[in-house]
Amino acid sequence: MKSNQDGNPLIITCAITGAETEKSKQPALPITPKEQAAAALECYQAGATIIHLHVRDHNGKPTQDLHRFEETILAIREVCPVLIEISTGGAVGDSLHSRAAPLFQKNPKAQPNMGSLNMGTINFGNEIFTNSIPDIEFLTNEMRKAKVRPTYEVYDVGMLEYALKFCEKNPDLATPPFFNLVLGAGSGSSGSLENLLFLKNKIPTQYLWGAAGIGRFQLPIAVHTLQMGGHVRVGLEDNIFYSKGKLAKSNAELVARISRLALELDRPIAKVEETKRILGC
Ligand code: KMH
Ligand code: ZN
Repeated sequence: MKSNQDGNPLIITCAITGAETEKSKQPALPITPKEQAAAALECYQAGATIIHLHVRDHNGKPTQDLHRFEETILAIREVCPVLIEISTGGAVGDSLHSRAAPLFQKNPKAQPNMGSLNMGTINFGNEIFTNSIPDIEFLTNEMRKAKVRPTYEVYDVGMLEYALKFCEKNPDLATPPFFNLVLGAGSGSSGSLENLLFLKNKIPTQYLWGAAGIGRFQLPIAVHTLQMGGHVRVGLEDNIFYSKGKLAKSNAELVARISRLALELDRPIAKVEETKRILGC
Protein backbone atom coordinates (compact mmCIF):
# COMPACT_ATOMS: atom_id res chain seq x y z
CA MET A 1 0.00 0.00 0.00
CA LYS A 2 1.20 3.48 -0.86
CA SER A 3 2.03 5.79 2.02
CA ASN A 4 0.46 9.22 2.12
CA GLN A 5 3.78 10.75 1.10
CA ASP A 6 3.79 8.88 -2.22
CA GLY A 7 1.70 11.50 -3.92
CA ASN A 8 -2.06 11.35 -4.44
CA PRO A 9 -2.81 14.88 -3.34
CA LEU A 10 -6.05 15.34 -1.42
CA ILE A 11 -8.79 17.28 -3.19
CA ILE A 12 -11.04 19.08 -0.72
CA THR A 13 -14.54 20.05 -1.84
CA CYS A 14 -16.63 22.38 0.24
CA ALA A 15 -20.42 22.25 -0.07
CA ILE A 16 -20.95 25.76 1.25
CA THR A 17 -24.74 26.24 1.21
CA GLY A 18 -26.97 23.35 0.07
CA ALA A 19 -30.72 23.48 -0.36
CA GLU A 20 -31.85 22.23 3.03
CA THR A 21 -29.63 23.96 5.60
CA GLU A 22 -31.47 26.88 7.22
CA LYS A 23 -29.89 30.20 8.13
CA SER A 24 -32.08 30.28 11.24
CA LYS A 25 -30.29 27.13 12.45
CA GLN A 26 -26.80 28.05 11.19
CA PRO A 27 -26.25 31.84 11.03
CA ALA A 28 -22.90 31.40 9.19
CA LEU A 29 -24.67 29.83 6.19
CA PRO A 30 -23.77 31.91 3.11
CA ILE A 31 -26.86 32.59 1.01
CA THR A 32 -26.31 35.77 -1.02
CA PRO A 33 -23.81 35.84 -3.92
CA LYS A 34 -21.63 38.19 -1.85
CA GLU A 35 -21.68 35.88 1.17
CA GLN A 36 -21.05 32.85 -1.02
CA ALA A 37 -18.07 34.52 -2.71
CA ALA A 38 -16.62 35.45 0.69
CA ALA A 39 -17.15 31.88 1.92
CA ALA A 40 -15.55 30.41 -1.22
CA LEU A 41 -12.51 32.64 -0.79
CA GLU A 42 -12.07 31.59 2.85
CA CYS A 43 -12.47 27.91 1.90
CA TYR A 44 -9.91 28.31 -0.88
CA GLN A 45 -7.48 29.93 1.55
CA ALA A 46 -8.09 27.02 3.94
CA GLY A 47 -7.29 24.40 1.26
CA ALA A 48 -10.46 23.69 -0.74
CA THR A 49 -10.23 23.66 -4.52
CA ILE A 50 -13.80 22.71 -5.45
CA ILE A 51 -16.95 24.52 -4.33
CA HIS A 52 -20.16 22.47 -4.57
CA LEU A 53 -22.74 25.13 -5.27
CA HIS A 54 -26.43 25.61 -4.60
CA VAL A 55 -27.87 29.12 -4.67
CA ARG A 56 -30.73 30.89 -2.93
CA ASP A 57 -33.18 33.51 -4.14
CA HIS A 58 -33.77 36.94 -2.57
CA ASN A 59 -35.91 35.32 0.12
CA GLY A 60 -33.24 32.77 0.99
CA LYS A 61 -35.14 29.92 -0.69
CA PRO A 62 -33.24 27.38 -2.82
CA THR A 63 -33.45 28.07 -6.55
CA GLN A 64 -31.98 26.66 -9.76
CA ASP A 65 -32.34 30.04 -11.46
CA LEU A 66 -29.75 30.42 -14.22
CA HIS A 67 -29.15 34.09 -13.48
CA ARG A 68 -28.68 33.61 -9.76
CA PHE A 69 -26.06 30.96 -10.55
CA GLU A 70 -24.42 33.32 -13.03
CA GLU A 71 -24.25 36.12 -10.49
CA THR A 72 -22.84 33.83 -7.83
CA ILE A 73 -20.30 32.04 -10.04
CA LEU A 74 -19.00 35.38 -11.34
CA ALA A 75 -18.75 36.72 -7.78
CA ILE A 76 -16.78 33.64 -6.69
CA ARG A 77 -14.47 33.78 -9.72
CA GLU A 78 -13.82 37.44 -9.02
CA VAL A 79 -12.13 36.51 -5.73
CA CYS A 80 -10.58 33.03 -6.16
CA PRO A 81 -9.77 30.37 -8.78
CA VAL A 82 -11.67 27.39 -7.28
CA LEU A 83 -13.46 24.92 -9.54
CA ILE A 84 -17.23 25.25 -9.41
CA GLU A 85 -19.37 22.13 -9.17
CA ILE A 86 -23.00 23.16 -9.52
CA SER A 87 -25.78 21.04 -8.06
CA THR A 88 -28.07 19.30 -10.53
CA GLY A 89 -29.85 17.80 -7.52
CA GLY A 90 -31.33 21.15 -6.51
CA ALA A 91 -33.94 20.87 -3.76
CA VAL A 92 -36.30 17.91 -3.32
CA GLY A 93 -39.24 18.35 -5.70
CA ASP A 94 -37.48 20.62 -8.23
CA SER A 95 -38.39 19.81 -11.83
CA LEU A 96 -35.83 18.01 -13.90
CA HIS A 97 -35.56 20.88 -16.36
CA SER A 98 -34.91 23.40 -13.59
CA ARG A 99 -32.21 21.10 -12.17
CA ALA A 100 -30.40 21.19 -15.52
CA ALA A 101 -30.86 24.94 -16.09
CA PRO A 102 -27.63 26.23 -14.47
CA LEU A 103 -25.55 23.98 -16.76
CA PHE A 104 -26.18 26.32 -19.65
CA GLN A 105 -24.71 29.68 -18.75
CA LYS A 106 -25.07 32.46 -21.33
CA ASN A 107 -21.88 34.13 -20.12
CA PRO A 108 -18.92 31.80 -20.79
CA LYS A 109 -17.17 33.26 -17.74
CA ALA A 110 -19.89 31.75 -15.55
CA GLN A 111 -19.71 28.27 -17.08
CA PRO A 112 -19.41 25.66 -14.29
CA ASN A 113 -16.50 23.19 -14.39
CA MET A 114 -18.40 20.32 -12.82
CA GLY A 115 -21.88 19.23 -11.77
CA SER A 116 -23.25 16.71 -9.31
CA LEU A 117 -25.07 13.76 -10.89
CA ASN A 118 -27.19 11.78 -8.42
CA MET A 119 -27.22 8.09 -9.30
CA GLY A 120 -30.53 6.95 -7.81
CA THR A 121 -33.65 7.71 -5.81
CA ILE A 122 -33.51 8.03 -2.02
CA ASN A 123 -35.86 8.89 0.85
CA PHE A 124 -34.98 12.11 2.68
CA GLY A 125 -37.18 11.98 5.80
CA ASN A 126 -40.74 11.88 4.50
CA GLU A 127 -39.72 13.21 1.10
CA ILE A 128 -38.43 11.40 -1.97
CA PHE A 129 -35.40 12.70 -3.85
CA THR A 130 -36.23 11.30 -7.26
CA ASN A 131 -33.55 10.26 -9.72
CA SER A 132 -35.10 7.66 -12.01
CA ILE A 133 -33.01 6.11 -14.76
CA PRO A 134 -34.61 8.36 -17.43
CA ASP A 135 -33.90 11.35 -15.13
CA ILE A 136 -30.24 10.35 -14.85
CA GLU A 137 -30.03 9.84 -18.61
CA PHE A 138 -31.61 13.24 -19.23
CA LEU A 139 -29.20 15.03 -16.88
CA THR A 140 -26.28 13.09 -18.36
CA ASN A 141 -27.12 14.30 -21.85
CA GLU A 142 -27.52 17.85 -20.64
CA MET A 143 -24.09 17.66 -18.96
CA ARG A 144 -22.62 16.18 -22.11
CA LYS A 145 -24.07 19.06 -24.18
CA ALA A 146 -22.85 21.64 -21.67
CA LYS A 147 -19.39 19.99 -21.40
CA VAL A 148 -19.69 19.91 -17.62
CA ARG A 149 -17.84 17.14 -15.78
CA PRO A 150 -20.12 14.96 -13.63
CA THR A 151 -19.34 13.98 -10.05
CA TYR A 152 -21.29 10.77 -9.41
CA GLU A 153 -23.19 11.14 -6.14
CA VAL A 154 -23.77 7.70 -4.66
CA TYR A 155 -25.69 6.98 -1.45
CA ASP A 156 -25.66 3.18 -1.21
CA VAL A 157 -24.37 0.02 -2.79
CA GLY A 158 -27.18 -0.40 -5.32
CA MET A 159 -26.54 3.07 -6.66
CA LEU A 160 -22.83 2.42 -6.79
CA GLU A 161 -23.29 -0.78 -8.76
CA TYR A 162 -25.59 1.05 -11.18
CA ALA A 163 -23.10 3.95 -11.44
CA LEU A 164 -20.19 1.63 -12.22
CA LYS A 165 -22.11 0.05 -15.10
CA PHE A 166 -23.20 3.52 -16.20
CA CYS A 167 -19.57 4.65 -16.42
CA GLU A 168 -18.70 1.69 -18.61
CA LYS A 169 -21.57 2.63 -20.93
CA ASN A 170 -20.64 6.32 -20.97
CA PRO A 171 -16.84 6.39 -21.19
CA ASP A 172 -16.84 9.76 -22.97
CA LEU A 173 -18.33 11.60 -19.99
CA ALA A 174 -15.37 11.98 -17.68
CA THR A 175 -12.03 10.26 -17.47
CA PRO A 176 -11.35 9.12 -14.88
CA PRO A 177 -14.85 9.04 -13.35
CA PHE A 178 -15.13 10.74 -9.95
CA PHE A 179 -17.38 9.16 -7.32
CA ASN A 180 -18.56 10.97 -4.21
CA LEU A 181 -19.81 8.46 -1.60
CA VAL A 182 -22.44 10.28 0.46
CA LEU A 183 -22.86 8.47 3.76
CA GLY A 184 -25.47 9.18 6.40
CA ALA A 185 -28.06 10.87 4.16
CA GLY A 186 -31.71 9.84 4.46
CA SER A 187 -32.30 6.18 3.64
CA GLY A 188 -28.80 5.81 2.19
CA SER A 189 -25.96 3.89 3.84
CA SER A 190 -24.96 5.25 7.22
CA GLY A 191 -21.50 6.65 7.92
CA SER A 192 -19.77 3.60 9.38
CA LEU A 193 -16.18 2.72 8.55
CA GLU A 194 -17.44 -0.68 7.45
CA ASN A 195 -19.80 0.89 4.87
CA LEU A 196 -17.11 3.27 3.63
CA LEU A 197 -14.62 0.43 3.11
CA PHE A 198 -17.20 -1.81 1.48
CA LEU A 199 -18.22 0.87 -1.02
CA LYS A 200 -14.73 2.22 -1.68
CA ASN A 201 -13.41 -1.29 -2.40
CA LYS A 202 -15.95 -1.70 -5.21
CA ILE A 203 -14.56 1.30 -7.10
CA PRO A 204 -11.87 0.36 -9.64
CA THR A 205 -8.47 1.72 -8.60
CA GLN A 206 -8.11 3.74 -11.81
CA TYR A 207 -11.24 5.75 -10.90
CA LEU A 208 -11.28 8.69 -8.50
CA TRP A 209 -13.34 8.59 -5.34
CA GLY A 210 -14.12 10.75 -2.38
CA ALA A 211 -16.65 10.79 0.42
CA ALA A 212 -18.95 13.12 2.31
CA GLY A 213 -20.34 12.18 5.72
CA ILE A 214 -23.63 13.83 6.60
CA GLY A 215 -24.20 15.36 10.05
CA ARG A 216 -22.22 13.68 12.81
CA PHE A 217 -20.60 11.40 10.22
CA GLN A 218 -18.76 14.28 8.53
CA LEU A 219 -15.58 14.19 10.58
CA PRO A 220 -15.07 10.40 10.97
CA ILE A 221 -15.80 9.79 7.27
CA ALA A 222 -13.37 12.56 6.30
CA VAL A 223 -10.60 11.18 8.51
CA HIS A 224 -10.96 7.61 7.23
CA THR A 225 -11.28 8.77 3.63
CA LEU A 226 -8.21 10.92 3.67
CA GLN A 227 -6.21 8.13 5.26
CA MET A 228 -7.47 5.63 2.64
CA GLY A 229 -6.43 7.88 -0.23
CA GLY A 230 -9.87 9.24 -1.15
CA HIS A 231 -10.87 12.86 -1.57
CA VAL A 232 -12.95 14.70 1.00
CA ARG A 233 -16.07 16.84 0.95
CA VAL A 234 -17.13 18.88 3.95
CA GLY A 235 -19.28 21.99 4.42
CA LEU A 236 -22.42 23.41 5.95
CA GLU A 237 -24.65 21.76 3.33
CA ASP A 238 -23.78 18.42 4.90
CA ASN A 239 -23.22 19.34 8.55
CA ILE A 240 -23.76 22.53 10.54
CA PHE A 241 -21.71 21.53 13.61
CA TYR A 242 -17.99 21.66 14.37
CA SER A 243 -18.38 19.20 17.23
CA LYS A 244 -21.28 17.84 19.26
CA GLY A 245 -23.60 20.73 20.13
CA LYS A 246 -21.15 23.37 18.83
CA LEU A 247 -22.06 25.11 15.56
CA ALA A 248 -19.26 25.56 13.03
CA LYS A 249 -18.13 29.18 12.81
CA SER A 250 -17.88 28.94 9.02
CA ASN A 251 -17.39 26.60 6.09
CA ALA A 252 -13.70 27.48 6.19
CA GLU A 253 -13.41 26.23 9.75
CA LEU A 254 -14.52 22.78 8.55
CA VAL A 255 -12.10 22.89 5.59
CA ALA A 256 -9.20 24.08 7.75
CA ARG A 257 -9.63 21.11 10.09
CA ILE A 258 -9.31 18.70 7.14
CA SER A 259 -6.20 20.53 5.91
CA ARG A 260 -4.62 20.25 9.38
CA LEU A 261 -5.43 16.54 9.57
CA ALA A 262 -3.99 15.96 6.08
CA LEU A 263 -0.81 17.74 7.12
CA GLU A 264 -0.52 15.57 10.24
CA LEU A 265 -1.07 12.44 8.15
CA ASP A 266 1.49 13.51 5.54
CA ARG A 267 -1.10 13.73 2.75
CA PRO A 268 -0.35 16.64 0.43
CA ILE A 269 -3.27 18.93 -0.42
CA ALA A 270 -4.06 19.53 -4.07
CA LYS A 271 -3.81 23.08 -5.35
CA VAL A 272 -6.22 24.25 -8.06
CA GLU A 273 -3.87 23.36 -10.94
CA GLU A 274 -3.29 19.87 -9.52
CA THR A 275 -7.02 19.40 -9.02
CA LYS A 276 -7.60 20.29 -12.67
CA ARG A 277 -4.86 17.91 -13.74
CA ILE A 278 -6.21 15.04 -11.61
CA LEU A 279 -9.75 15.56 -12.88
CA GLY A 280 -8.73 16.44 -16.42
CA CYS A 281 -10.85 19.57 -16.46
N1 KMH B 1 -30.58 18.91 -1.96
C1 KMH B 1 -30.69 17.53 -2.21
C2 KMH B 1 -32.09 17.17 -2.59
C3 KMH B 1 -26.80 17.51 -5.09
O1 KMH B 1 -26.46 18.66 -4.83
O2 KMH B 1 -26.62 17.01 -6.19
C4 KMH B 1 -29.79 17.07 -3.31
C5 KMH B 1 -28.38 17.46 -3.22
C6 KMH B 1 -27.47 16.68 -4.07
O3 KMH B 1 -27.95 18.37 -2.55
ZN1 ZN C 1 -25.78 19.54 -2.99
